[in-house]
Amino acid sequence: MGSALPLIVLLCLAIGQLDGRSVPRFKLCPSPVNPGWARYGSRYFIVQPRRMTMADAELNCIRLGGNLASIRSYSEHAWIRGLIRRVLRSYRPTWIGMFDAIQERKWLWTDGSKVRYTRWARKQPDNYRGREDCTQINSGNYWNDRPCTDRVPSVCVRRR
Ligand SMILES: [Ca+2]
Ligand SMILES: [Ca+2]
Repeated sequence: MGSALPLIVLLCLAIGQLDGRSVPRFKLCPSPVNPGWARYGSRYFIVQPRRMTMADAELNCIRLGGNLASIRSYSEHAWIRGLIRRVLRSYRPTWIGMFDAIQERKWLWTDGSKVRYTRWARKQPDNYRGREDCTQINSGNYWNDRPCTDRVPSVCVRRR
């Protein structure tokens, strides 16, 4: 039995090289890591530098197994800003998952989680010219509603 362990480890390593989401995982393997995803609390986040509209950014996050990021607290907000700065080398405006496109002033998260925390900048959200239904972080240390057709980087979240 002792000789089986190296084989299991090799198998786990080989599987780890493949896309972890589409490959069944052996129970014996150590808990999966998500390459490129950074853990905060019980969730994982990744910054996508490519500039996309909010809808394309959300579709991209879904392809990666998540949604645009929801934010639950100031500490999480601050940590996400730090992650954006590490990846983009500046605090650039970046899509998060909050939108009021279904009904004006009814803000929702694309991942379906309850809105428990917001951090709007002063006089925001202002729905400027009646066409701001999506949300960017890094309006200073705050959030701003912006046209969903803006093309900016984005941050995704997944639960595991
Ligand atoms: Ca709006
Ligand atoms: Ca605005």
